[in-house]
Amino acid sequence: MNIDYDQKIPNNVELAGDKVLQRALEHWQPEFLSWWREMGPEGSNGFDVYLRTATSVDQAGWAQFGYVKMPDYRWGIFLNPATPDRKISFGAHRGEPAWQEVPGEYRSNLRRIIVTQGDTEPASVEQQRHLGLTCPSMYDLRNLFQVNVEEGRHLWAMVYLLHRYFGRDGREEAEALLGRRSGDADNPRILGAFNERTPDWLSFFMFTFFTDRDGKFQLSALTESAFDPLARTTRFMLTEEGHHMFVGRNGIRRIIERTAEMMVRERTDDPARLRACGVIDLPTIQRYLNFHSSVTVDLFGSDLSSNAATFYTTGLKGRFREERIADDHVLKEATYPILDVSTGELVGRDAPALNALNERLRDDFVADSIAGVEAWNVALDKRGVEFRLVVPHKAFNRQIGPLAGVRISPQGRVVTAAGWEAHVREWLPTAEDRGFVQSLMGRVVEPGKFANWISPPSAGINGQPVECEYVRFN
Ligand code: BYC
Ligand code: FE
Ligand code: FE
Repeated sequence: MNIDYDQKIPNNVELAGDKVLQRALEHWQPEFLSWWREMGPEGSNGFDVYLRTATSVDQAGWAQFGYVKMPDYRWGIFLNPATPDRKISFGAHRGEPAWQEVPGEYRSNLRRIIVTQGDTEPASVEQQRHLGLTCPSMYDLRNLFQVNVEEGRHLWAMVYLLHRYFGRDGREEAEALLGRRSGDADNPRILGAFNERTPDWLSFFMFTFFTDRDGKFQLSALTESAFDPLARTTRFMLTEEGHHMFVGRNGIRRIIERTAEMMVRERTDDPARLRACGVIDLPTIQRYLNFHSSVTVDLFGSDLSSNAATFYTTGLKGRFREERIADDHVLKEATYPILDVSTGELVGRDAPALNALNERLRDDFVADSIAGVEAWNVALDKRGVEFRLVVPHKAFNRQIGPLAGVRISPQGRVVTAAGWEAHVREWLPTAEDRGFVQSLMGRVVEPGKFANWISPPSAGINGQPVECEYVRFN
């Protein structure tokens, strides 16, 4: 089989001149395509979709818009340009030159980080694969496909690293990335949130708002890595992550705008009446928010983690915006506040900062989420609606870390089992909520038309009109 590399796989890693890498990818590419056919967006085969394809990392090349026939998207491999003489900025190797190859002693930890990152990408495509059947508009359908192909490209980014730098075990891991399945009882995806279902578009928008934001923070921490190829590839992935979060931020904003419009028109905040009008009441939106926020907060791992300490000290994974932090970047003596529950209530206590790095990244994430949710509240306020959406306390509904053993309200109060049972229907989506949201999910694909429960966006994609025919079904 012959692949025209620079044509089919746009890249800036000199693929054409690397025979070993070519052979590995030649084997992997057909497996990727058969995975995509089996687990990629359902019913998309043969559609012409108005997509952005990355063809280089410079300003002009990176955003090429045009119709692409699914699944002929050109998944490419891109590293941000190298910083000449880049130095390691944290940990025991601070000040030494960044690594262009993997040091033997860090090989297994680095591989594990890359595999964990890589595993989330196809997982999200699997989670979202049925959504095209119930899209609220052609515009949204196009955005879904854009997110899906880019998550596919993120998988390519990690597989490139595995193939190029990890030899035979790298190739085995790359194959295993196509073998696990989101939600599968026997061979699930690695991290919890990536085995949850994304059954409707409210879930999809919450997922891209919260869970793709975990992507932003984890990838940012990896852009600091001493392993330069990982730093450069994640830097480029972050540009795509921005669009995924945009889809979530605007998707939810459009839903609440529509709900607010109906609340004002009908002069009611009664969920039953609003549901009868075919829009999603704000308390239901808050419960979905609580769910997605809490499963995503778990993705940061345990509040105290010796893995995290090792990753940092050995230079594999830094902090969010490491270089802007004014400290010694070694953290041997430093402390960081974490939550303790041993006394029956949540109290802060200082822990060794090195072990608390997961918690620190989680706190950065939570602050960013709160700022994003505030923008939704501005939209509510502008329409004269008093209801405010809030990000739940980071200890709410935890499954990972010591907080998993305690029941905590969205406000951060420790509650009894009975207290939890009495309120959980106000805090997390009920079967009835999910059923109602599902009942709204019809397919709207006429250009310029939108489902009743969501407002049109204020602008189209890449300067195109909102009513552009973003997907041609043929
Ligand atoms: N679910 O010491 P701990 C994205 C495991 S999102 C299940 O605290 P550590 C994207 C953990 O693996 C970004 N298991 O863990 C978004 C460990 O297992 P082992 C994804 C969990 O290593 C949307 C054990 O518990 N990238 O890109 O400090 C769409 C002990 O825990 C979970 C990354 O995550 C969980 N939630 O931290 C598409 C970056 N949490 O080894 C894409 C790479 C922990 O004892 N990953 N465990 O069997 C990492 O840096 C780390 O693996 C983690 C965990 C931060 C995730
Ligand atoms: Fe991704
Ligand atoms: Fe993403």
